[in-house]
Amino acid sequence: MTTVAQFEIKYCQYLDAQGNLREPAPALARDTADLIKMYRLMSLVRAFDTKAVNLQRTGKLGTYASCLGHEATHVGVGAAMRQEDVLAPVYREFGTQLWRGVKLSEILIYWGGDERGCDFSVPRQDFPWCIPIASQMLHGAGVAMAFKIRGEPRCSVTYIGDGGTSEGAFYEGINLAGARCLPAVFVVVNNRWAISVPIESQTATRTLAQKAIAAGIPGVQVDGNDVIAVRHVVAEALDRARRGEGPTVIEALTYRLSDHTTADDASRYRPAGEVQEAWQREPLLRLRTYLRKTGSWDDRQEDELKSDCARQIEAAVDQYLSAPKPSTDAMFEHVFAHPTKNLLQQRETARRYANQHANKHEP
Ligand SMILES: Cc1ncc(C[n+]2csc(CCOP(=O)(O)OP(=O)(O)O)c2C)c(N)n1
Ligand SMILES: [Mg+2]
Repeated sequence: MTTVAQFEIKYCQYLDAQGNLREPAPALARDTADLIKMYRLMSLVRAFDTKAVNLQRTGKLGTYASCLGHEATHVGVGAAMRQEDVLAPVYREFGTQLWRGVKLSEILIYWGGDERGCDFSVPRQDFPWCIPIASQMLHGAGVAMAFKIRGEPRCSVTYIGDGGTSEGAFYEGINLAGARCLPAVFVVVNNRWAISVPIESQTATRTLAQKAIAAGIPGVQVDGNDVIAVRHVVAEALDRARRGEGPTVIEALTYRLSDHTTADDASRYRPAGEVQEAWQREPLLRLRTYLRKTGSWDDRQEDELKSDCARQIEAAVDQYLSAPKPSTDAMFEHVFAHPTKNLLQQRETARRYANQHANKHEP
């Protein structure tokens, strides 16, 4: 027997859990203004997430998918992308979306059950949230194919969870991207859980990044709680894609510190010790520690940031709560250019119920 092929998976981390910067770090690690910009957004996302869960608990928001613990991955990806690139998210990548211009109020409007929240004022060509697991892989690969055919120097960035990598669409997406050498980056957010399924039961692979090898494309692991490493690795993959050298799969190692969604109670299946241990590695603390150690951040700035986040969130909540309700017709719009017979029938039924409901409330 002879060895016909060998592969390896590299792992990247610059900022460790104690807030120490490993050398040699990329130039972006020394750009304090940029680090602070990312820290500010990570803090906003954290505060927003808490508020969104509270709104759901008090009956003012529908089921919501928290992003607690994912802030560095999400903000790092956003910061590495160009505005003209296209994002295909799953359902909790708010940090990337906010970096790209999606509004806090749009996020609330969607998770409050109103599809108009997906009609982002900016960025117009990003995809809406994708609830059917892994189907966004095909959108991401398809968009990258369109960019290639048109000769546009743009890339698609597609998110997927650890659980999502067990789906057929994951392999179909990376296979097409590899075969056609597409300008696509796939970010696998390995937060160790797919609802109640731990990563150990999900797959026998040592890393999720190595799944890329089957598609003939590079796979790399990154510390998903280190915003510097995430931004660096994603930026390198995007540069590569823009140079025409094809796609990359990036596995970001992080942890879902929250329940799966507000409809879940993770304490029923997840050991408390594991969660406590994961809090020691969480992404905001290490960046704040680093900024403080280097004299770039102090208590006054932290207090001001907290007040600023609270103000922005309060304004977004006001906007969300005062938004006029959509008509029942709205959910049937933008599905097909020409609605199907079934949809038209359902629209009629919905109109009937809406009228009955409206009449009940008449004085
Ligand atoms: C095709 C499909 N199957 C099942 C579900 C139900 N479901 C919703 S989230 C989820 C787990 C996803 O886990 P993962 O991909 O790790 O993403 P995470 O929620 O951890 O970010 C499942 C099975 C779904 N939405 N779509
Ligand atoms: Mg997961």
